[in-house]
Amino acid sequence: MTVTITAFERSPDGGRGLARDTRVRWALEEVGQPYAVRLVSFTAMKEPAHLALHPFGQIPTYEDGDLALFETGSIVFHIAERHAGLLPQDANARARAITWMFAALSTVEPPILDLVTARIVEGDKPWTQERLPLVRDRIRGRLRPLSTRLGDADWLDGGFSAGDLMMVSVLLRLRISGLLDEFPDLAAYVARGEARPAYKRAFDAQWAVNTRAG
Ligand code: GTB
Repeated sequence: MTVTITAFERSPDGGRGLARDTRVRWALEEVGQPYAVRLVSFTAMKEPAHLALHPFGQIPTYEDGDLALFETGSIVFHIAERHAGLLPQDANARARAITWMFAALSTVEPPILDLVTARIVEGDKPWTQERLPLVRDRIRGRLRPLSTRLGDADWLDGGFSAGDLMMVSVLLRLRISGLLDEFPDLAAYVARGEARPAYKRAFDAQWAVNTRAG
């Protein structure tokens, strides 16, 4: 049974790879699992067929036989558990890699999402210009200790893991803000992730969808 994921019919980012199907594609590419993609429009995402898969009417979703999942944390964890390549065999190292997945999603990603909200959704509010420096500082408050922990290492805990996949996916979103460049070691960490052949395949696949004619 081939895994099927959902993705935007046309991502608002024009194929920059920032929508969350990219991290699921990346995980599937890392473990060598073929997959199919069902593209959904913004309208279809809020209709019953899609809501049955994703209660919040979002992408991505993941279907494998009679299993349907939503939430990229859960999806990537499931892929990493089912296939070799994204989690270490050693139980403690595995637990630490999973910890980094949670850290990416619950500690590092929220202030980054706040910045996206402040710039895009609330960009026209009179208080936005006053708020933006605070939001940017809260992100620095996460990047600084992350940079310290990474130190001279290539990856967060030994070899590349699902923890790095998630952290790089979260940090990628910062590039346009200039904040990543304030931490050259983190910028290099993200670049290492993007240089992985599996990431490139994932990126190219979503790029092809989002830049096709019509
Ligand atoms: N916590 C969920 C997860 O990790 O799976 C979040 C899922 C989510 O936010 N999905 C977004 C979505 O479906 C797409 S990725 N949004 C439509 C909706 O809520 O109606 C977020 C996203 C959207 C657009 C860009 N972009 O254009 O740059 C980047 C990221």
